[in-house]
Amino acid sequence: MKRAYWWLGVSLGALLVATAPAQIVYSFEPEDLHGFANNVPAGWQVFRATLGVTHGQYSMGVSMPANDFQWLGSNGVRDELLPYLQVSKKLLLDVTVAPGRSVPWANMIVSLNDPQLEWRQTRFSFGLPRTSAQSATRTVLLDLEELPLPDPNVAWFQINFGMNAGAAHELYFDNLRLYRPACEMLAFTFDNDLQGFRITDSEGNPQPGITLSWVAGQMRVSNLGGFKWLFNGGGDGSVPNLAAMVRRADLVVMDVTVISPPPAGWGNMIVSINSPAGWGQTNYVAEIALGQNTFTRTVAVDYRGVALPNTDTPDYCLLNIGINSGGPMTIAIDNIRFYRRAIVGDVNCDGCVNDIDLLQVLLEFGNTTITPADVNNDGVVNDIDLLAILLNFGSGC
Ligand SMILES: [Ca+2]
Ligand SMILES: [Ca+2]
Ligand SMILES: [Ca+2]
Repeated sequence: MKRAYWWLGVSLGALLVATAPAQIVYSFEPEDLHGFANNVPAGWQVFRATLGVTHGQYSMGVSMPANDFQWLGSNGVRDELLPYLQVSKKLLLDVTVAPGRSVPWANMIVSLNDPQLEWRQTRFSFGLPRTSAQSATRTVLLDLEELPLPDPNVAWFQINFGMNAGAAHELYFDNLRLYRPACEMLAFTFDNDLQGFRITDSEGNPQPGITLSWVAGQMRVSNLGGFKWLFNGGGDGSVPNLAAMVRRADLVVMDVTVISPPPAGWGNMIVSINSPAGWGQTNYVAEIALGQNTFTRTVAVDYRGVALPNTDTPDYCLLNIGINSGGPMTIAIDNIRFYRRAIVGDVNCDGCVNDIDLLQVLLEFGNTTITPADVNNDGVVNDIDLLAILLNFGSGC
């Protein structure tokens, strides 16, 4: 009997290692940090940490020198990664800045690598958090849609992070997970007009060096260079529930097309939520342009920590977008949506834990594929998930 249990223990252990948590790709719990702790570049440190933990017990700390672009590579274990990207090629990653750190810029590009399609990397960079001013974790959206996936039976498969910062920086990464379109609340689609966005300020004074136009169902922005605001989004009343969405989300997400890249090769974005609670301007900076590349991708700006309306129906609630670029840049913005903050037990991500979520878990009972019905992320839908829903029943409703 003892022997049998020992074997059971071994096989269960193997299963737990092999079955990474559903929805969550990497939690940075193992000693080797999914391979990122191996082959660390000279002058860099990659270490298991307890700062910035947003899932499990540990995060991945990365200490990097100034202006030293380097790649960190994962372990290439196909089944830890490829099945997840087959569900979604958009990933979310929580990133926390070490206390006291502040750098002028920090960013990352991402590559996939395998023996079939070999090395391919994004033509754009993702802004990493730059400052600990609000002691904050920011969620970065990694849009990898433009990188093709290999055959499911490829021998190995790897994701790599190419990182750089304008000064010595220290960041903590955790909870690399699937982006879920079900969590989107659609706000601006620009079907007929600019939905209130304008380049004049509240006194009606135009900002020089920027034009804003409605072109084929999108908002087109031409900036001659430098920082400009697109004010007053939703000020025409076309998004009546804007405040309610803003209050239930952490990220504003939008599709951005670089039509004409800036000559200096960089362009970026912040947002501000303006309501009676104040001018809520983000300290997270999303990158838009990189080099002379043109592309469309999904950009997210984490606005946690800013002043938000304290009711769903304030006197006003406006979305303002700040654009900056090194010289003339033309972009198009479309489909601005808010990404709902997670509520434990909310399987369908509609903001409420109720019988619909319960039914989903029952329908998927025993399922071991990657599914949001696996509420506790242990790789199987079972009575533990059911219990989690019952314990949180009514939450958010
Ligand atoms: Ca973790
Ligand atoms: Ca629900
Ligand atoms: Ca489960």
